[in-house]
Amino acid sequence: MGFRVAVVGATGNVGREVLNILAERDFPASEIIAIASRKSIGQTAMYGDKELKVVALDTFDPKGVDIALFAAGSGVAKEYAPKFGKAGCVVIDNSSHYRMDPDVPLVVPEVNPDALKDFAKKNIIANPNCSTAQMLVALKPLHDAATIKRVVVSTYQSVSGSGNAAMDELFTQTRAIFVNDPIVKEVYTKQIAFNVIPHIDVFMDDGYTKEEWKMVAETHKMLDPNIKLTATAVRVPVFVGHSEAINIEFEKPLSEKDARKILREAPGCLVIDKREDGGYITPIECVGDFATYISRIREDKTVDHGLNIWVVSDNLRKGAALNAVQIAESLLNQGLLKVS
Ligand code: 11C
Repeated sequence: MGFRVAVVGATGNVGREVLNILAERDFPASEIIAIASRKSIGQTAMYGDKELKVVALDTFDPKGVDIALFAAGSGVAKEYAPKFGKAGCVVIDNSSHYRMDPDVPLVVPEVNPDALKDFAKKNIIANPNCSTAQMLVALKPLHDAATIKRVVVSTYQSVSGSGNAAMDELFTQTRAIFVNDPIVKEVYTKQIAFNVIPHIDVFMDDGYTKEEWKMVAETHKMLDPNIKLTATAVRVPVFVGHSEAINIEFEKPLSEKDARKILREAPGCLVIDKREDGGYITPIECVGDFATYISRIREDKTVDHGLNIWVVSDNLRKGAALNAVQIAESLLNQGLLKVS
């Protein structure tokens, strides 16, 4: 007994992590189907030590599939998620396409698992943007304790957030600098090797980028619409792992000591904060992990009730694949999905 599970976009960065995590967490699946676009046919995808043949999305019949984890971008989600949903399959979509749809729950299981009860309106559940997911895992327990008024966040986002081609671009540019080859820019507008770029996703009319807007809008949908949040999203030459420097202002007092205790006990959080050389986490140390790491917890003495924290997580895991699998697990744990 188990669920028939489809992974759409199985050959991409996130799709591969979804398969890894389903296997690592022993998700109760009777069958796993690896699905991708026609150009990936002939490829295989690993699920634990099993090699799965990739099948084509455009001819796949979703009838009888219980859960589909989509990791294939907005265009694919727009066209295929409703078809899967109408066939009775619950879609957990990693793209931004459905996140703001009022009939689609947007969920981080540590933050708003109760929102999942409304999934049946469209049979679609949205996974948030990676930089929002890890931020909210850290903010939720602090908000419950002292009510967050305002957040100022700066991100340091790895190139894997832009996909395989961006990882190749960082590698190729880094090599080119050492061997004196010309720098080729295809994914990013500026050189990413040995540089930082204050631009993620498209520019909006007010001068913010869509990545920055997502952090605001998704926080309002999942945590609290009253939180004032402003973001600066920056791409850095790191392969995997997003980091965030977060300044938080609260309504009520919250001591540094209490904040540390709350974060230590909060689901999904792991505090590494030794206040000594190397006593904090960096992205390279979080790769392949499930946790959202928190370091550099300290009082912001410029406001009445303020805190600064440093938050790091594997963006392909908590920011994408892990959160999607946790949503599926939460559906089962809440009894919202039963084997058909
Ligand atoms: C990045 N956060 O690091 C983006 C990737 O809305 O799901 C994920 C984009 C999204 O570039």
